[in-house]
Amino acid sequence: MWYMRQAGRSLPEYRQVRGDVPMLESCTRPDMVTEITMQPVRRYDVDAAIFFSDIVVPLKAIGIDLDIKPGVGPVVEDPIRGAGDIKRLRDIEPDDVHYITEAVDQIVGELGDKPLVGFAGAPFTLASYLIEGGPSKNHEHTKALMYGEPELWDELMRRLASISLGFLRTQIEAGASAVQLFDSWVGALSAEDYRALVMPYTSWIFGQLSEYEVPRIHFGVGTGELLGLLGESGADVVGVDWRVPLDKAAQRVQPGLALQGNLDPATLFAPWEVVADRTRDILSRGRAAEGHIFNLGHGVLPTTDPTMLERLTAFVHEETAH
Ligand code: 1CP
Repeated sequence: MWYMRQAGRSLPEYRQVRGDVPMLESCTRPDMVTEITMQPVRRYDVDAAIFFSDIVVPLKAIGIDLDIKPGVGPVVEDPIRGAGDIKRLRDIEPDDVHYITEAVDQIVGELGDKPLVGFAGAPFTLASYLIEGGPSKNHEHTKALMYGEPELWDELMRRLASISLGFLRTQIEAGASAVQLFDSWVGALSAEDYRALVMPYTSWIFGQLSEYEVPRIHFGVGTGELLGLLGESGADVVGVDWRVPLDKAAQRVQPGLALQGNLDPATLFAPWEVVADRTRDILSRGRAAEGHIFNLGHGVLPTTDPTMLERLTAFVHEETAH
């Protein structure tokens, strides 16, 4: 078990270490990245660490002018809309992200036997930030390009897939022992569009990663209708948000795949008895899958009480000890 977004946001010790350092700058300081990655491992005793970084870090590293604005999220100065813009998306060179290699190396040393989960944003979710220029509810510019300019879309997705892969390779080669590909916003698509316009690129990434012996987790939000395809794209583990019970999700993915999830992060604001009941239910339904990594259905919300997560971690460990 581990929690998406366990490393940042909700811990007071995180806010203290970050101080006034801007988010993207903090991701380039190996000592800070190591400390923030380790904080939830110490505090909650979760079974894995998630690397402290962000899905837009590799884009910044190749020179895209973007920032993470507090309270907003990633904002891109000149959104990508045409063929000329796409040329700005070059591959990552090792020199662009030497601080990632350094940080992963330090963290793996501190973690000992505990795994470090590396991650990257998947091409669709990255494309959405680049095309919309920031967080988007409807992804209208993204869909306009995807439906209206298929050749441009193909070129954009190829380049982003290559960048995602480069970012994952860097983390694996430095010692990460599992990876998660976040396609957070892909639930905005129908299964048909996902299969034709997104899946080929994520499949390519997972295929390229098969040379490494690391489990590959694939996660998106609102993906109930896409779970089978997310599994078919080559992941070993499919992340499920809180909308689909795990026993149902197990029927939607092919045999042999494990599931990850799926407590609604908002449940942590309800009384403990509710959290305990729902967690017990999730653990029991999770037994229908070939493997189950307990997690939330999406990231820890910033105002979550850390003592709830401490209690939840201990509870899951107790319930699964036998
Ligand atoms: O546990 C961790 O915090 C690990 C590091 C991590 C990860 C895995 C961060 C730090 N970001 C991410 C991934 C990420 N970033 C995703 C995929 C995961 C998801 O769906 O939750 C996405 C969509 C982003 C983009 C992003 N970055 C947003 C918009 C989405 C959202 O959650 O609202 C925002 C607000 C950020 C900023 C950010 N990234 C990470 C942190 C700790 C923060 C908050 C900034 C801060 O503390 O100043």
